[in-house]
Amino acid sequence: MKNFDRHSLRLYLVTDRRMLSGRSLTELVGEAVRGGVTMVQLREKECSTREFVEIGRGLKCLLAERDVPLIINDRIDVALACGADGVHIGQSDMPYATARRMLGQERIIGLSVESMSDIEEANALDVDYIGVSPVFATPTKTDTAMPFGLDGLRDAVRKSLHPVVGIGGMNALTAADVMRCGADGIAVVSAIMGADDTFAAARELSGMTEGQTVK
Ligand code: TZP
Ligand code: MG
Repeated sequence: MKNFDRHSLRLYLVTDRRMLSGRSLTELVGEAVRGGVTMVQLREKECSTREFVEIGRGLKCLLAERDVPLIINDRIDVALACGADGVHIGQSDMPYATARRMLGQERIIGLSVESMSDIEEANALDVDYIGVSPVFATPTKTDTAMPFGLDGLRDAVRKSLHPVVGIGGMNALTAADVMRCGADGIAVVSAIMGADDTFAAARELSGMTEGQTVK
């Protein structure tokens, strides 16, 4: 059985090791999960394939004990090698149909959408969720499409046949508004990775997203 439903998206941590400031990724992710993170995406843009697989295997061990799905950004080979629960792909990554063929029906595949027409296309696919990207402009990733904003996110939720997670500028100031747009959850980098107290940051965001989805 696939280890996923729309509730898995409620507080989705996307990693960025540049924000570790000397801390251990495993410990930080452990604290984040203790604080209420419901799914984790390992996002690595610079490391070697070998290191990517090693980190993925370590996180998979940690998260399996807590029944939290591990998603790998972009790399289907890495996801298979470390026994991850799925992948997250963008509009310029592996075509969705190929990714699904390689991973099979039991793994999770999330797809970033950057426009309303991307959402229409995603509606024709059996993706597990879409990531509306970005909701707000963010210093964490500057090569993004035009932000959807809250009105765009609301339209995206109405149009999508799939569960929706918002990414880009998700934090304690924006989470409640985003959930009120009908999103199933928020995907967060800096609001958790960059926080001094990981547990407290995750716990605060968890409280703000719990029972908040308005459909
Ligand atoms: N994709 C779209 S925006 C983004 C990614 C990976 C970064 C989000 O970072 P933050 O710090 O949560 O705004
Ligand atoms: Mg990508």
